[in-house]
Amino acid sequence: MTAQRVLITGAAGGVGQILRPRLRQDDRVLRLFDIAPIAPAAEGEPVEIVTGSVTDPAAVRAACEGVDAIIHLGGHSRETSWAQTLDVNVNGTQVLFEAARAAGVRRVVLASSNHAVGFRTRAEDPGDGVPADLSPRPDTYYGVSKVAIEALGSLYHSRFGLDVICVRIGMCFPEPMGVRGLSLWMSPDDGGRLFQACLSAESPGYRVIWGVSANTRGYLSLAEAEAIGYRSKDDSETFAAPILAAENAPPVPAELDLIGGGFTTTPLGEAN
Ligand code: 15L
Repeated sequence: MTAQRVLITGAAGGVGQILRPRLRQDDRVLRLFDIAPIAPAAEGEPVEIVTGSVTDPAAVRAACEGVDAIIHLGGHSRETSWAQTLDVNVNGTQVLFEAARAAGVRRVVLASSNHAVGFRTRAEDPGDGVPADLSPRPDTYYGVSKVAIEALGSLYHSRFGLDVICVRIGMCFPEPMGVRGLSLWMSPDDGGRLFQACLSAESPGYRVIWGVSANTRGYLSLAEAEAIGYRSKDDSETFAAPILAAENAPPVPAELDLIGGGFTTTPLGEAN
C-alpha cells in the first residue's frame, strides 16, 4: 500500500503542532514545512522535515513533489504590516497553489480565519448558527489576506479542479481565551478531527467551513463542517466558570457582538 503524503506548511506554528500528532497514521507521511525550526521526528514517526519559506517558489515546488494533499497553515497568524501580509500570506498562497497545480496535488486545505468576516455579528445567526460561507467583512489586513486566500482557492478550484476547503478557524488553542473564546474555540482534538475530515471527504469541491467545537455558547454553524464528516466532541463550557468569573463583563447585545472581537479595533498594520 502506498502511503498518503500530506504537506503541512507552517508546521512549526501553534496549529501545526496541534495537528502533527493528531494526523499521524501508519499509512500517511506528513511532510512538515516551515521557515522556523520544526521539532525533529520522534522514533518511528512518519514525518519528513523541510525548511523553507512559502514565498520561495523553488522550495515550495520541491515540497509539493509526490504530495497527495496540502494543509496550508503557513503565513502570519495575526495583524502585521501590509507589506508582510501581502508578501507572506497572499503571495505565499499564490506560490503554494501554483506549485500544487504543477505537481498535480489534488487537494488543498486552507487555514482561513474568523477575521475574514470579523465585522459580522452574532445577530446574523438565523437560529442554527451564523453560516460559514458569508461574504467577506474582514477586520484587519490579516483578515483581508484570509479573504484573498479563499479567493485564490476558489480560482484554482474553478480553473484546475483542485478540491479546496477553506477552514475559517475560530480560535484553536489548548484552552479557550476569554469570554469570546467560549463561543469561538476549537479544541485541539476537534482540530485534529476537522482536518482529518478535510483530508478524507470524498470530492468536496470548493467549500468554506467554520473550524469550531460544539460550544454551548457557540453561535457559528457546524453544519458545513459536518457535511464533510466532522463531528465535534468538545465544548468550551468545561472552561467557562473561571473565565466568566475573571472577566466579569456585562453580556454584549447580539448586534454588537462582532465575530472578530478585539481585532476589529486593533490599529491596522501594527503587530498585535
Ligand atoms: C486568528 O485568526 C489567529 O490566528 C489566532 O492567533 C487568534 O488570535 C484567533 O484568530 C482569534 O480570533 O482569537
